Amino acid sequence: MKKKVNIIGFPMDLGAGRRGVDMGPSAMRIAHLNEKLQQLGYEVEDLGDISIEIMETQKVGNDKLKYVDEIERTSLKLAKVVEETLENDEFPLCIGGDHSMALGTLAGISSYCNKRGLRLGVIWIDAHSDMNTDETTPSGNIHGMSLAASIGLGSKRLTEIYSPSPKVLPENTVIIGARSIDTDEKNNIKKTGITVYTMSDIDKIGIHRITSKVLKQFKNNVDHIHVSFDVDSVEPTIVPGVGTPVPGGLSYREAHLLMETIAECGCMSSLEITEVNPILDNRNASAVFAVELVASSMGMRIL
Ligand SMILES: [Mn+2]
Repeated sequence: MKKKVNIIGFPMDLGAGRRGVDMGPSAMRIAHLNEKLQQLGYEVEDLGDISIEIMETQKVGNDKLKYVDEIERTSLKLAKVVEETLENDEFPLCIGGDHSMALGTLAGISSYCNKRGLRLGVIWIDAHSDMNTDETTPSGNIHGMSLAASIGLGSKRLTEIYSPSPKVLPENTVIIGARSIDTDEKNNIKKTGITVYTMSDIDKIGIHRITSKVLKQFKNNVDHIHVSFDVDSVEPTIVPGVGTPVPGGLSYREAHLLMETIAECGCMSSLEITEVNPILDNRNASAVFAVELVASSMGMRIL
């Protein structure tokens, strides 16, 4: 019996510098996310979107933590829905929205895991490392701080959302696909000791070997694997509709092989997909690609 999948939309763009990612959940639904998962044999329920105020009605507030009030308020709601989904033995599939979404997703997962003594591991697939804090950020955009905050670095406004900090231990956190990291972010990475597989590592070692290695390590050390996929990890010529495009990303097949390898392991317990930006997209191609990736990670096979 396959688990029931709950689709949870988080139309957030207050954490990003560029507008448009708030339309990501809609674009993925239009790209037949629900139907694709049903074809794979899942029972799917779309729980709709978490209600988020638009930028026009909000104040930036702290310019090192832009829009933190609304991000905090809505992350609490997301965390609660994610935790309830896991408590019901259902699979949370969170669709964004900018990557500040991970604050809420991981807060809910972490709360669920803590209550049951489960160890949490996070695979963060991203062109960036999202390891800034309010002290190191060049932009004040919270989507660049969500992993750091989840590990316990930075402002308490972000680290203490919904459940105690840290949400995940640095030794159980792996970034794959990084190629654009700010100078001060590098220090944060070194300080915490998280594992980072950069694009040059992927070029040299290969995505399949890296993913297999991470999953093997996690199988021995964690009980719940969460995958946080930022679509800007993929080469922007393939996925033009992303919040922050950086050249030199995962190829079409590397991205799918990564997700297929995760599916083969059968060990992913939650998934979020972020930063699809329809404003910058070409006839919804990026959302279609994002939905195909979700399908690959949940059992879609070529043969
Ligand atoms: Mn990101």
